[in-house]
Amino acid sequence: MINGAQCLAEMLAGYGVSHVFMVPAVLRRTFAEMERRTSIARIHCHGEKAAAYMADGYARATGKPGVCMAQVVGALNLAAGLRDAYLAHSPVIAFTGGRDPKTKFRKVYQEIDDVPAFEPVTKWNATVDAVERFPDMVRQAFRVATSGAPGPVHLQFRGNEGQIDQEEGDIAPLVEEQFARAPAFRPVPDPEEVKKALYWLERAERPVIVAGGGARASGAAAELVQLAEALAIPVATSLNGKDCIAGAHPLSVGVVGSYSRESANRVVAAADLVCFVGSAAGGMTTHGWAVPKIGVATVQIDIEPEVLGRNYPLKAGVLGDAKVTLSQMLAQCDRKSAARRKGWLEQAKGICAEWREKVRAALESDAMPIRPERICAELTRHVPEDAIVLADTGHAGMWMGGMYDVRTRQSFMRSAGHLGWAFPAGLGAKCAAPARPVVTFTGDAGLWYHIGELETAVRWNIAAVTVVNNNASGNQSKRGFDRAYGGEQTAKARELWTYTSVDFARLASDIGALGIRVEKPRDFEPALAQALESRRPALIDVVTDIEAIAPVAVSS
Ligand SMILES: Cc1ncc(C[n+]2csc(CCOP(=O)(O)OP(=O)(O)O)c2C)c(N)n1
Repeated sequence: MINGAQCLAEMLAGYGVSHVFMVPAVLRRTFAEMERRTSIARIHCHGEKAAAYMADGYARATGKPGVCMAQVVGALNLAAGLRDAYLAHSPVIAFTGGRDPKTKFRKVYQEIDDVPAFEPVTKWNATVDAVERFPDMVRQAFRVATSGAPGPVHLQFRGNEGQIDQEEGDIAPLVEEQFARAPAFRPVPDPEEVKKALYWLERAERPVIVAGGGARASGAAAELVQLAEALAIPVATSLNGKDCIAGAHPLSVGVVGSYSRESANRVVAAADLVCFVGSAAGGMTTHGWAVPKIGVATVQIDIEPEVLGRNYPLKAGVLGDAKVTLSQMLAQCDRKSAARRKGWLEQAKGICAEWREKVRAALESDAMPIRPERICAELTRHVPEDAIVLADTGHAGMWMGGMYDVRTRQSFMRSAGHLGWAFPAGLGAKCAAPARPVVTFTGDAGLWYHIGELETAVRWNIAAVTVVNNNASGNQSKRGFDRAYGGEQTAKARELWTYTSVDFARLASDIGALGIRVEKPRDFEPALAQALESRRPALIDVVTDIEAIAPVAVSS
């Protein structure tokens, strides 16, 4: 006989969980058992949403499920934080305290029925009502989170703080190592569909590959690049798949879609065949299904059957793991067909060169306040080869998606839409991969969301580097309000998107982190070097131009 807490602590350790992220008080006994029986770090945060984002960053950095927790009153804050993980297919496991049948419906303090709120943000949403169910429910949580297209799961433990963990039962903390990391399975594709996909790719004169988050989750970057090289096919990526090909690779045309690089949209718009690999071909990646236009021939490779053909009619739909499928295609492909695409490769290269020429002045700009493009160029040059790079959404996603060149061994992770995700996600990524440098790019509006977690980073010495594009505003909104006001905004209109000017470096220093304020472009490089060398949580506050607006996506 052991109690639920002993079982849960041992199972988490057995699955290789190194950190859990939470706001107390939940599963208190389990935390005591973690201390006694395991070396799991219990990262106690300032907010449940940030805890979920940290778990998400941890998961996306390694493929290992990230674990976050909240007591009953914090459950919906945690659910809100699972929304980005759900959109990005990130394996996050959320534990919450929940209702007890002995008292439910009696107006228990702080209690509502939280379970329905987890439905839209999880792959699996369940309750643990008897201690005997700890082992199978926890195993199922890991199984669902890491199988197929990964995603979040939620377990609600009986008792507002999950006090069921104190009860004893005849239970064994068995784990299934296969589900300790995504992808748990690598389904092999139907050989006929592989042949069909190759048939269309080899005959196309202007094909392009669009690699998405599924290719990244599968670890398929090497096979993807090799196939593109073998067949002479340019590669665009979604924002989520950006680290599938180095920005400097001759076949890389950039991130396609709404938060994108113009060259990628132009190449995909000119293609006669688009091959989506691990991409749902959703609205962000296709700029609202304008790039490519519906009707262009498409091939799709995905681990989820329901994704195949959902957004574009397919010439071939291959159901399987991206890495396995691409390596089979590589083994079978007709390399001679590459000759057919010489002219197309020249055209794609020309489009990329035109784009570089167009943005060169901004990337090299010495202007003060600093241009965000210059920050991206500095990061391209100076972020270490093995770093994990994160970008928040909005302008941060546009600047980094479009202007930053990822390197072969770097990981790139981005918010799937929620402002404020990147800073805590960067802390989670650093916990998951302490030996790798972590550099997060966020706007000041993005930083404000979870700024309290600076203290968490200091307390746990989570040595991530956060770069703040500080324009004292959410200036991505400027264009929208210009439109809303019929051209020129009134001075009062600026109340809707501007903030007080704050020195975040000073604030970070006061909390105990390394804070560096950068006002001149040439000071950025030494600031980044100092931050990376400090081995402390570091914040680089870059004073940028409030008038700098990211270019909008093109459709042709
Ligand atoms: C949760 C959430 N709320 C609102 C938004 C809408 N939104 C997108 S970008 C943005 C402003 C971004 O400001 P900042 O991070 O400072 O970057 P800047 O635009 O100034 O470069 C807002 C409010 C969002 N993406 N997510």
